[in-house]
Amino acid sequence: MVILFQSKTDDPQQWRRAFAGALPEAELRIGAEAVQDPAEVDYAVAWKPPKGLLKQYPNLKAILSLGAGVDHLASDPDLPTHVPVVRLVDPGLTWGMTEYVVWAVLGHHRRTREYRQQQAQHRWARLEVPLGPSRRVGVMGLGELGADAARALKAMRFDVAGWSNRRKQIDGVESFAGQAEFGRFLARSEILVNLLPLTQATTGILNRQTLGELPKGACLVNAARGGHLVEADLLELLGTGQLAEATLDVFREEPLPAGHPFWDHPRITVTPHEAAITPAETAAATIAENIRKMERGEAPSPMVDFSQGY
Ligand code: NDP
Ligand code: OXD
Repeated sequence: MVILFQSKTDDPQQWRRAFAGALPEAELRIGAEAVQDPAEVDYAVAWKPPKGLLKQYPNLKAILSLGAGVDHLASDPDLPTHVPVVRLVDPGLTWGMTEYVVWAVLGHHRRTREYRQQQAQHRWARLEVPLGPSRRVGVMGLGELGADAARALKAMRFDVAGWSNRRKQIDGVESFAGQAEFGRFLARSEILVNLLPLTQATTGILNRQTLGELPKGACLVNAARGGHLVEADLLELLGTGQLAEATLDVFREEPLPAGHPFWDHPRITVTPHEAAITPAETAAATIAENIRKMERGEAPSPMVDFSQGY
């Protein structure tokens, strides 16, 4: 069995070692240039493959995303969709994202930025912080990552709600569903966390109007995709005080260009798309399990539903 491993950002040697343990029967070709005969490729494991690349393999049985998001695949007009396209749901990825969300939410809740400023001024002054149960946190997207983050925030005693297409049952987390309930969800979210997939329906969803419906002085955590956020609207709302602060891991252009106003904004924290890096040590086993299923004639999971875009 031949697997094409296509990624410009993941360490190929680390993945080679991880696959040697998880799927020793597979031969890994690192990058398209390592493939002699396109007909030999059975599976593609990919992160941001060049557009048009994957259609070149006539015997491809499936495409497995190296990330949870599949917008990097869905944006390829020539993506072969007659084979299963599989998202990555992996424990290591989920742990990383939940840590990031808890870190960012706690930072806003406990006023870390203001305390840093006070420290720089050698100023000893306590700032008011509400008790956890009085802090309303809203999570957009209650899928694999959003649901885990919501549970962790609930375990920290925050008042947590989530928003998704379909209603969810998560202990202690209020579930809002669909467009009809979006406004009520926003109106209660003092700290808004975005973990939606990037689709036609969600592009630009964090904008002047929606962020304007948050309580005044709300904070934003965007760990999903840069395309969700209308960047100029965020700057405007930080300027008016409608938003107090933002923690951003993802951007319309990555790496964030050197002259971008987010870098020096005193109320924006920038991280370099690192909220949840796909860890080879857990994800190779997850991907191997899906490949084994397909070799047994079973369906992999979860498969991308292209009618929804995620
Ligand atoms: P899932 O597909 O498991 O979950 C997506 C959630 O979003 C679901 O709850 C879904 O609702 C909801 N949703 C989708 N479209 C809409 C819509 N139009 N309106 C309301 N709700 C909607 O994805 P994951 O949790 O695995 O990943 C989420 C995203 O996180 C990824 O797509 C990726 O962009 C981002 N990500 C970022 C990383 C980083 O390092 N910054 C790392 C990993 C992922 P329903 O459940 O009803 O279908
Ligand atoms: C992902 C990512 O989608 O790393 O997994 O952004």
